[in-house]
Amino acid sequence: MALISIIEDFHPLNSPRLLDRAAQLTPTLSRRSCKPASLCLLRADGTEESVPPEGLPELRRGDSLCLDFGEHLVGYVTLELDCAGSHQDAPAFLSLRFAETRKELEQDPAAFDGWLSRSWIQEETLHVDLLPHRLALPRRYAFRYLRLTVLDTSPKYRLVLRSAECRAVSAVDPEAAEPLASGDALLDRIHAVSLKTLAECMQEEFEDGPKRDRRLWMGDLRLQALSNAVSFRNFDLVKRCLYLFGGTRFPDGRVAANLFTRPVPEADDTFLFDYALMFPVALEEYLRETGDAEALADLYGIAMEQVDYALSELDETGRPNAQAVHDCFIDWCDELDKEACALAVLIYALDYALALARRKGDEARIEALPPKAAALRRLALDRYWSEEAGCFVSNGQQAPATQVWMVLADLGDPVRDRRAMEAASRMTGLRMNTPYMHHYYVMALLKAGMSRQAERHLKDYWGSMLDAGADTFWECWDPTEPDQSPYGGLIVNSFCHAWSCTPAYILRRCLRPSD
Ligand code: RAM
Repeated sequence: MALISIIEDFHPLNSPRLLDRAAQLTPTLSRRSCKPASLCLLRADGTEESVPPEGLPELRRGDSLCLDFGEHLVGYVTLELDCAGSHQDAPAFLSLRFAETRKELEQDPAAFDGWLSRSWIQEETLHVDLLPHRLALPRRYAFRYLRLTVLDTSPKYRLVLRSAECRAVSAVDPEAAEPLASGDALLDRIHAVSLKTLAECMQEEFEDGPKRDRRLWMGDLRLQALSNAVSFRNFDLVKRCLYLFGGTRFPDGRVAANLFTRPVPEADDTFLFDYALMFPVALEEYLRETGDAEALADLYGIAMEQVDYALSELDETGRPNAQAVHDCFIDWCDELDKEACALAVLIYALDYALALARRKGDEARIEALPPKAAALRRLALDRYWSEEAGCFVSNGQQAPATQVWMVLADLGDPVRDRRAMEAASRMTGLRMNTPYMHHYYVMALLKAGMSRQAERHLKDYWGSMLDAGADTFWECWDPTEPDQSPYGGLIVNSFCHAWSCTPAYILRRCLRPSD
């Protein structure tokens, strides 16, 4: 299902003061120069040869050169192009494809027929009239592989690539974080790849994915901030992003699901019920790390507005209304009945709201929130727990996501939580499709006291991405269906995606390896 909202006449509610503060916190990006680690030549006749680093193969019509930079990069590419043979009597006509993974590179752009814009495919075709030429590409790419294909030269000359360079950018140095050194090679690797993923997504904002959407999303930000807190500890960037979300909102004060920062900050006209509730959650977590009084003063009211809005979306029996359920993301899973999840996320967020109220000394809320939360917990239990099924059921549907969120909502019985999570682990339908959902699955296992299973799941799920060749973690992944895409084509999936970076947090803060 397309997650697109289009409000033509959308005028966000902007707070210039908050946006100015966000602007002051814009990081200076660090830059490093990276060269390809290996090159492979694919001739027009289908023959393949690897090229020594100092080799300068001459390319004719139909030949391709595949550059492997050896690691995922986000940055700006410059190619030194030259010619060999007789005079260049016709322009060189080239195509360039950037890809984060080999599998992405193997996809045919022409075959993409999904609902997301094909402009996300990182491809260029261009003419070079005069060689030699220093081709400094203006766009930023997220990639490990670059394939240069010669669409044509002429019978008189061949194209030569003299050198290629990427100026890689990030708000942090990926090497700066301490290795896990757990003694378990797989966990160490998962931790390292999580942090590489996070570092690549830390640009002028926390981006969801540097290939796509290259944008600040609230649900992603909350998870990035958790892993950032145990690694790079760049709290200014977290603060900047919270101020951006506070600084440009829906006209009625709701925090948008995501926002654009260029040319000027502007809330996207997409609202997600569960993502807006992550604003108070992320704010409280930020304050736990920093105790930042300015942020509390500036953003407290906005955080409470999100809670008030969500509460106003419950009907008179306390059930999330159809709009709230419709506006819930939870996971890329169209068939999922999200009603129980919507209520559970709200209950979960109420605990953070209460912590914020205590910080602020907001007596009215300190008094009002606990009975509200208790009433919703009773209601959740009455409505969604089925003793007969031994799990939570949302409108007749038993789904892992429902168990996860109900357990995280902390309804107060560890034995029941465990039953729910054991049931979740046996469910075969309504599979969880994103590392976003799998993060919460691991957290729910931990909440239910199942740390061995949590560690196992972390190793199996994120480890299976490594087995499939990941050097940064992906946006969508189901090992049983490796080619799935919520967008109608793997080629536009993001293979370095913020919400998959949480093993770093889980390993450092929640799970002691081999507990
Ligand atoms: C996608 C992005 C983003 C996510 C939303 C819900 O467009 O991948 O990370 O937060 O969906």
